[in-house]
Amino acid sequence: MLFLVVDDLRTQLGCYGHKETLSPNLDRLAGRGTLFERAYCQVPVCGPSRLTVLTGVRVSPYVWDSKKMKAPFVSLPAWFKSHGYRCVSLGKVFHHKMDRAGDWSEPPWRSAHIYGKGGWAKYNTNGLWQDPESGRFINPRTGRGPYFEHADVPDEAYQDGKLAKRAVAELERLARGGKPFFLACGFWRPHLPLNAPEKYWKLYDSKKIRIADNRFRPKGAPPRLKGSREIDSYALVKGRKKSIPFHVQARHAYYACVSYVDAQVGKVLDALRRLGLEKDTVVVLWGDHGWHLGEHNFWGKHNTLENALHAPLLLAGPGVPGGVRSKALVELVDIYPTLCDLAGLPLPGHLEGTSLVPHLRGPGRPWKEAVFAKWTGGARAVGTKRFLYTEWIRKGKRVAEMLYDHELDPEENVNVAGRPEYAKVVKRMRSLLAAGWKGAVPAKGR
Ligand SMILES: [Ca+2]
Repeated sequence: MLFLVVDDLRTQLGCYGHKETLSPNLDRLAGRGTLFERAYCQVPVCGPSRLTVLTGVRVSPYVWDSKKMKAPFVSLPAWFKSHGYRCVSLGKVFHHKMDRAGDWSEPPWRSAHIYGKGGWAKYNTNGLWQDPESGRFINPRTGRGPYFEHADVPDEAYQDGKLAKRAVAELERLARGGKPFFLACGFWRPHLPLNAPEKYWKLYDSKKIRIADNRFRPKGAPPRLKGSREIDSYALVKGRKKSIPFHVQARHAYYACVSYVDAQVGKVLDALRRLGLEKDTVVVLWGDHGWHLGEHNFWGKHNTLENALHAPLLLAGPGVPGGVRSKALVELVDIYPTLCDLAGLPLPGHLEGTSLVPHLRGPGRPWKEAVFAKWTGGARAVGTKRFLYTEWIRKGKRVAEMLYDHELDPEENVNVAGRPEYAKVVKRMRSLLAAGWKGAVPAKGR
């Protein structure tokens, strides 16, 4: 098992139709496997989204640490470990320090520990920023540097280059070991800050970057719908977020990070092939949630719009059809049972996702009717093939709602929840939410 997670990667990839972004290695992986066009996270933020995938349980948006989970579970690596796999964790897999070290076969490896408080010097101890110029622009509130940079340094100067190098060495070691392995690699970009080597920045021409054309709030959206403020904790952001130069620059930086990560993933995939492991290794690559690139003048994740919930999901290897694009509604919580199924392991009883293997074998069969997500402030979302609906529940009462019709309004520019012609749809979406995920799973049987 090669388990690749890319932090804050939305479906901004060539293989998802975004040809303006260069991602040849992920495109190649998609070409030899199955690409899920409609995969959704269960919580649009790193910690709980990862916890959902790694435990198979739909956790609350407030739970970042598995020690705070009440229901019993066995984590994905612990399950594979108990079935004879050598389980190795590199980079950001669980959320940083909230790892479950004992669930792996050996201590997790990190190229850096971050988020030290105490100003720029402390924050940049691990060389998150490589350009000396960046040290001139510090956000006084947080001690963090600019939201992006493109230093003329080799890939290994930044964390993901270090990670790729380590991952290749691990693969060589695991190949020699001759035992089944579960190697997890957590790439950190395109999470903020959007720092990548100069050569990836140079792949793009600022003049040709197309920015979002819907740089306004969705019409009729409740005030409870908010954009992320995470980017505000970096420098070179204040007062600029709505400006056209910022839209161009932030996209440029995000695209450069995507191409940087793509190249690092490529090194790992090349090693897999070189070592003769490709035909026996299932590869899964996923992003932990979506990201707004200036749509609605939002930057980042942290809400229940399509751009924050929609995530990339690629599967390849034994048991996975090649060159397939699936339009089925799937959820990241499905990854755990799918990997078990592909490996021929039994499924632990606590799982709240559905193995995708029956769908891979019989793509014509009916699949999930809906996908589910939660966010803070009492937001609960449900998406179907055509609609995405959110309700906010406070003290047991529905206090706001929004509905987007993706057939007529794929950019989500108009909230139609209050319109009489959508009354029936709203009623249906409410009842899907009331029934919950158990009401939307496909019928059993293969
Ligand atoms: Ca993330």
